[in-house]
Amino acid sequence: MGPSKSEALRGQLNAGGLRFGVVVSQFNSFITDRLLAGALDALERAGAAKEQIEIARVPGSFEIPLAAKKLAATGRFDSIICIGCVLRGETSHYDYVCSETARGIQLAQLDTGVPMAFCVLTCDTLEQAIDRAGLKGGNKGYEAGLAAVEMASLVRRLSKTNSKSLSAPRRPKRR
Ligand code: INI
Repeated sequence: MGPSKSEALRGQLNAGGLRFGVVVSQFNSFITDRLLAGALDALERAGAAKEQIEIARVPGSFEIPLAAKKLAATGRFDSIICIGCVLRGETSHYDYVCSETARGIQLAQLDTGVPMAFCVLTCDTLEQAIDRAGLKGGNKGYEAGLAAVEMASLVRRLSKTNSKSLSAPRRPKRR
């Protein structure tokens, strides 16, 4: 049997004392502005003040990973929210932008150790994007904001926990 829920290490949805970076793509800003509003709403509801949040704007989703990595490298942030919207066009451009953006964000968080919430919509139609930016599908920016708070809190806890208590249980001694 695995550990019970109460034993598991979890992040808290409390933004007290945490700092957040937000990278927002200006491409499809009709959508990304709404995702940004959702993310800021989540941070605020978790207790973050304006002074705890810095926003950087990039031209398109493809530029998000580098900006996110640069922000993380400043050491000022506990978590970074990456916001973009890629809409399928007639060519394979969409596939390159989607895959490189996702890969770049994942690499950036693994390289820096700063958690990065992935809020890049990858949609076939504008309607699908609108649904996920505050309509039927909720607001993915809000979800990303909560994930950013939870991961910032979890990573802090994991960094404080010494390696001994996280290592595999020791074998009982031979008698
Ligand atoms: N960037 C997006 O964020 N969304 C898109 O839908 C998109 N399309 O379709 O082209 C897009 N392209 C721009 C790209 O992200 C870069 O900004 C550009 O290639 C310059 O490097």
